[in-house]
Amino acid sequence: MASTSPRVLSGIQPTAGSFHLGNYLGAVRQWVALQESHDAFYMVVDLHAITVPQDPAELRANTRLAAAQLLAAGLDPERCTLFVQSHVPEHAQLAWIMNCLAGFGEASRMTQFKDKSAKHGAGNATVGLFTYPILQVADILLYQANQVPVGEDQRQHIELTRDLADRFNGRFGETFTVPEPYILKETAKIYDLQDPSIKMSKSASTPKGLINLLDDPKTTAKKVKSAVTDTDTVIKYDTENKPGVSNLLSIYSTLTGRTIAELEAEYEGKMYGALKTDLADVMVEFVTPFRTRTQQYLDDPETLDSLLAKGAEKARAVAAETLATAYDKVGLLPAKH
Ligand code: ATP
Ligand code: LTN
Repeated sequence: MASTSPRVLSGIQPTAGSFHLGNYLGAVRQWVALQESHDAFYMVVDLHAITVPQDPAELRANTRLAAAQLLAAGLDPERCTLFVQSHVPEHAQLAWIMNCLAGFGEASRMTQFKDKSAKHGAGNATVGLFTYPILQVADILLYQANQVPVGEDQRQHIELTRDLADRFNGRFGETFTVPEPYILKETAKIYDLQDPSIKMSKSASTPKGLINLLDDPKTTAKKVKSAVTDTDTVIKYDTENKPGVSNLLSIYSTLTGRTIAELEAEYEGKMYGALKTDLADVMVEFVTPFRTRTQQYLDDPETLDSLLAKGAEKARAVAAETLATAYDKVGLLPAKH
């Protein structure tokens, strides 16, 4: 029976071994919550991962590892559809249609492309990296998603998705649902623990500010305890003047479910060290079972692979229908069977 719940869709790249705290708090945590109330589709976007140079064996391993971490984080294949992007060929097919609808100028304005291409040396960026946001547009529109849970850095790509959905609908008739971003204010952007002016990212210049969920818990605790704060001593949420402390408070609050006001009251008159030590404990308590669960899924690759195969089958049923409609609307001649 077709579900009547609103639909959500999101994706994560298998470009690094471990998810980091920004991925978890900014996106994956919401995915887990939304599977309860929404018809949820989540995928490991391996086609996006090859827009920068990759090692084939590593990509394969990281794709399984990403799926294992999503399950360890709480995705339940009974409550959501979890799959690998390349297992559903319709993504690349709809992306072509969207490539032919998107303007070169609007694609050139994507800030993530500018950042990423600068990192690899402007002249070395591939056409795939340039067109990466358009593949993301196809990912979202194929499922007629109402909402897309992501971190703040993805907002521009969701805007592009809305623009292209509107353009297609305007030109060829109502076809695609125009999606909304689903970005929670408190966790929209988790900052680097060493440089709270930049977002936590797997491509950080030093690993010290990056909390990888699969790090050894001792390393995690050490990184939290050496987080950069400020020369003041007051524990208060003030992103403007106290970005480091505010970041720690946001993380603490989200992981424990306690409000920032409660935490400010508890730490009134205490030193930064106390806050960091307690947060390190909270973090270790979170990552330790996460690591164990991830390993359990990895230890049984056959079950993991068949679970992903089932997910792809469910995803494909939806994607194929949307693609067929889009092909028809743009005027492609149907193949005779
Ligand atoms: P990175 O910045 O580490 O390279 P990414 O954004 O390129 O990550 P993914 O790993 O696929 O690519 O990101 C998965 C999700 O995590 C996205 O929804 C993204 O918005 C979110 N995310 C990434 N970093 C942060 C962060 N520091 N704070 C909040 N959300 C984040
Ligand atoms: N571009 C995203 C990953 C991504 C995605 C998607 C997110 C690919 N397809 C569809 C939401 C919906 C990133 O870099 N984090």
